[in-house]
Amino acid sequence: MKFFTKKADLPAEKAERVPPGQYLTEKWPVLHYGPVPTFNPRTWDLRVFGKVKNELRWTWDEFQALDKEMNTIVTADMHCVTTWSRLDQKWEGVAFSKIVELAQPTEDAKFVIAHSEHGFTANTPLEYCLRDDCLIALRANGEPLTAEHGQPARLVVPRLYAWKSAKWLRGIEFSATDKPGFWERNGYHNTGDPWKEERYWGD
Ligand SMILES: Nc1nc2c(c(=O)[nH]1)N[C@H]1C(S)=C(S)[C@@H](COP(=O)(O)O)O[C@H]1N2
Ligand SMILES: [Mo]
Repeated sequence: MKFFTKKADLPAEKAERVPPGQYLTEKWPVLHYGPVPTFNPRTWDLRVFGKVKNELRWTWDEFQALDKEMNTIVTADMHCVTTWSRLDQKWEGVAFSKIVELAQPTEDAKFVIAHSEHGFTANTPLEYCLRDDCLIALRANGEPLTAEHGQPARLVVPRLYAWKSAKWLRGIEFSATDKPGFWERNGYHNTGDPWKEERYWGD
């Protein structure tokens, strides 16, 4: 079986879901900068802070309880700026709207800054995180996230290139000002909409 299929070789109903300049892949590549962090359930926490009425912090046990309560399921396509796309990725976890409901961002919150292990950050305009396909995922395709795909939790923002979907998530910051993250400071587009081919700064 071929790993990559060109848009031109796909049936129409699949081709129309593949953004310009992307290929379809059946396998799930691993892509990130730096080493894979080790998950320690005793010290892991997830914090929500910045322009919010309620700052939040969950331990691993607490976040698992929230996950059980919510059990948000999203099926979404995944587009990496290096030109691979995967269709119908199944994510499960906590809807981003639940974070918003609990934290209550203030009027001036306009950006979401994801904070991950080893100081990695990714900035996203709040509007993309308010869509109902955005979540903090703990499982992918029925299985807990593997170490290399973001164990135990990652942000998933399906409507933007996958570099916004920060693996090994430890914090969500609501911000009034934009704060370009790791990939954005290293040449990738600040917003990253695959349907507009916003790949690099200047696109
Ligand atoms: N913490 C962290 N998350 C990250 C990255 C990274 O370097 N560090 N890379 C991003 C990029 S460029 C992509 S394409 C996706 C890939 O996710 P995957 O490895 O699960 O396919 O993760 C994103 N999340
Ligand atoms: Mo990427």
